[in-house]
Amino acid sequence: MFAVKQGVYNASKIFKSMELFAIDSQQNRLPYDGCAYYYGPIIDPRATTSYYDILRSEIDWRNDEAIIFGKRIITKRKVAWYGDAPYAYTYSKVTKHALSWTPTLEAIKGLAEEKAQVKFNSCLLNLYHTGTEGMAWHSDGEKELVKHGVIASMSLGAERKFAFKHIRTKETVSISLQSGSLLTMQDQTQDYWQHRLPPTKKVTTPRINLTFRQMRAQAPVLNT
Ligand SMILES: O=C(O)CCC(=O)C(=O)O
Repeated sequence: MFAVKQGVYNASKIFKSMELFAIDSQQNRLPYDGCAYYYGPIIDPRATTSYYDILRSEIDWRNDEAIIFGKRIITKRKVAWYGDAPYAYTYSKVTKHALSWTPTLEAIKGLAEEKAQVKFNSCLLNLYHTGTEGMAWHSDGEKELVKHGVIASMSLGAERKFAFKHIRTKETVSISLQSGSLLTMQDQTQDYWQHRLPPTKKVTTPRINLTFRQMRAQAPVLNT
């Protein structure tokens, strides 16, 4: 009887600490001027591998383009842009029009929405073939996005370091993004913090990142 009681006690203690861990893992990672919540892996490893394989083959991956100092740059990293409507999204001075959701993207979007408790209408995907491909410091404050809305970033594949830097104090915060994990950024984050995915020679395997976004309503795009 004692052993049973002891077992119940231990189980309730374990559940309590799991609860605390769940709350703790959703604490704001930014010390001020914004909110970033890291939930860790929210998709089990088998589903993560299967989502990765499907996205790798079914997404319309294209090399990203940017106009920097008037010069057109083509990245090794590939990107894709999907959404509820053919939303026009301009960043690095290049405009993309969203493609229609695939069933897999909608399933992953549902998981992000459940955790973040908001609806997303678009997703920018990035495919990094190895750790040598990354993304430079930037913020996602484009005028097409809902101001102070939520961006949900899901990672599939290689674990990569993700860093924030405050634009005034230069304080940095780093998070290691695990496969199947979710990170959300919201409120004033894009006003005060830049983020980047630093390149590294230590990672040799690929990673897919999906950033679910909230676009403002746009006038319909006319077919020309
Ligand atoms: O791959 C990542 O985690 C970063 C992606 C990113 O910064 C972006 O899409 O704006």
